[in-house]
Amino acid sequence: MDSPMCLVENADGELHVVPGAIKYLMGLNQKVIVVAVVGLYRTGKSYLMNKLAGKRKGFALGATIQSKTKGIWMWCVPHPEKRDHTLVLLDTEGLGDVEKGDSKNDAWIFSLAILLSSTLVYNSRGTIDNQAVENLQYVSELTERIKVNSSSAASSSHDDEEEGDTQFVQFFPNFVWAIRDFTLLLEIDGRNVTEDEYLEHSLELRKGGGKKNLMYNLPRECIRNYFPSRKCFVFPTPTTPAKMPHLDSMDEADLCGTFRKVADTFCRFIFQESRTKTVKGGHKVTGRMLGHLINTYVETIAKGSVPCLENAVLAMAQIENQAAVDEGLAVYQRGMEEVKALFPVDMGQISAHHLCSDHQATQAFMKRSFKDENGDFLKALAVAIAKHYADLLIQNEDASEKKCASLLEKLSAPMAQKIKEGIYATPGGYELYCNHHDNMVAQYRAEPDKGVRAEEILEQFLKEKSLEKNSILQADKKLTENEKKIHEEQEKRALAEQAVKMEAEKQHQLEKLIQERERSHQEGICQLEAKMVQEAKGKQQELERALDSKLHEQEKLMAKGFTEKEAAMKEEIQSLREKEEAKREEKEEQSRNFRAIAQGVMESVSNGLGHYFNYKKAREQRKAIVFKEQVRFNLKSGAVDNIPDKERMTLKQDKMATPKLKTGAVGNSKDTTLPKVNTGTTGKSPGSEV
Ligand SMILES: Nc1nc2c(ncn2[C@@H]2O[C@H](COP(=O)(O)OP(=O)(O)OP(=O)(O)O)[C@@H](O)[C@H]2O)c(=O)[nH]1
Ligand SMILES: [Mg+2]
Repeated sequence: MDSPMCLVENADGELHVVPGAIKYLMGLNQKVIVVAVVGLYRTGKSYLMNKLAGKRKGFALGATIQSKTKGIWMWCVPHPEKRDHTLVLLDTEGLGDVEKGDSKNDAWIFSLAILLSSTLVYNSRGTIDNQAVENLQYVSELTERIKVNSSSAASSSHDDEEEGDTQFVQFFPNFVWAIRDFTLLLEIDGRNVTEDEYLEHSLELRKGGGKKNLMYNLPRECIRNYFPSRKCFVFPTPTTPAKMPHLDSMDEADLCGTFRKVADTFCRFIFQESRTKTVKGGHKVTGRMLGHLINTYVETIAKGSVPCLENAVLAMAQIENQAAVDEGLAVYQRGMEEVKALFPVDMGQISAHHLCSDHQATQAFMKRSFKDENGDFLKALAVAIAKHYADLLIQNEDASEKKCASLLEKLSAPMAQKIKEGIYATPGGYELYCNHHDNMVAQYRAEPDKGVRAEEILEQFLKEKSLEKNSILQADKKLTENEKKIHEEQEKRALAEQAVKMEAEKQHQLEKLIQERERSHQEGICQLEAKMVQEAKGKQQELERALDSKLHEQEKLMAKGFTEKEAAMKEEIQSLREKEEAKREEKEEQSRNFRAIAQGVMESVSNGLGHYFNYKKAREQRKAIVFKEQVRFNLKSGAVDNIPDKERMTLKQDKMATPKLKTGAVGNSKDTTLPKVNTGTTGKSPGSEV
């Protein structure tokens, strides 16, 4: 991004997002570190943000007393130290502008900065006096402007607020106080202090009750409670008052040396210490997710409601998880393109591609999805992949059938011609026919890449040809009745052997599918487990961080003798500890759960593949009908004598019971969407040409 763009417009006291900026974020797949600056108007916020961007110009400054930045502006730059992260700088409208005079609007801008950032820079001028702390009044109103859980968003009971209050610490950004134009010595009671000690000193609480002390303590307590991770930088003036309005056109070298030094330390601290933006549950946020978050929060505020962390995450998870399903499926489809172009292929080939693409698709899904706690979206992906795979299996089978049928048609054409010419209708014609026939079958077998139905189509073809063969056998005057009987028996054996080969082919395919299922099941479990471990780790870290900071804060209070505050703090710490324990138990529960989810995913795969098995079943049924039709035709024409007795019996019964069916019609199939099967050479009536 070459220059900043407006992210949230603030017109007539109403906030709305700028679609162009959201679109930009939606295209950003990198994780983000978000640094937002807030503070009184005209205090050098935009100038400081430009420093973080490493540019002299960028966020507009303006040299007059009138406030310059309106709404929230965004500048996305490559993170100078974390190459796989984008640094998102948010410059906000100055607070307390007398011309605007809308503190409610200010409070929303302040809340948005907190909700969106992983580091919040509070910028003020002069010293941290009481006024400076009071200017941070918005912190004391945060419980009214931010809800953590959806239950507390719906109700506003005191307990819920308390709960939210304690939880803020888990989700709030790190806090950095930047004091500008600091001219005093960092000394307290004659002792040199660090900037951080100065900040802590300014945030110290007053002992004793009374309204005055209560008011004094309130903002300080809020800052201490919500932002246990605090840091302070004191900046001297950057240049002389006369040059100040032209600061953004001054060379770095012309700025005051100490200012440059502090600015450098400040930037280094921000780059090194700012965390990746996370949302409730510890999920790391990408640019795209940040776009969703901003949309949800600003829409909620515009509707007059209070933004809720949990609801925003749930809404984002729905959108992101559906997108993860779509992305996973797209990865799978792309992965299968290569093998699709080679159809027909054997089962091993399509299966290997399927496993590999399935793995990549699940990986892509896992990378993008989050909070898919019941595995519903993972199941949706499994079904979508299984359906696509089922379609491909069918296409591959159809391609195999087409190739085999046309190969057989081509190879049998010379024999068909010879039948027409009556070459086999002579004494000794049967032997000649058998030689040509065996030769043709050998040529068929020698042809490579016939696909998964090579044996099945051959079996079908040989069954059809057996009628023709038998006619030639019966007509051959060179053979005795006894020899004819022996040949008939041989033919039956050959057909039975071919049926065994076809069954073996089908069995092999089925076994491959079962193996595949097993392998992808194992893989799925591994990927799901890894994802759940990672998500649980995120939640755990979130709690640990909160707990650490509270413990740290407790130590400080103890040191200052705030026993009653310490008691309250102890309760908070206890509540966080209980949560941590509960999370641990939840983790164990989850690991039990995930096997159930993985099982559910496997069932979804079976359902998705059901389409393929239905298709196969319907095809078998059609084949049986077509075959019976042919036999019936030959029975009528008197050309068939070698039909097994059992089959002949059923045919006779059928003849009386069922109406005649057309070849290729799906007479008894309920599924009218099934593709029409190419019956290849079966459309003709074998034997009739002899
Ligand atoms: N005295 C002083 N002036 C500064 C400093 N940094 C920037 N300025 C000048 O102060 C004026 C306002 O700076 P901005 O960065 O626009 O301040 P801002 O806080 O973003 O102002 P708004 O957007 O109106 O809230 C400009 O003329 C800057 O050159 C500083 O550290 N000290
Ligand atoms: Mg500004």
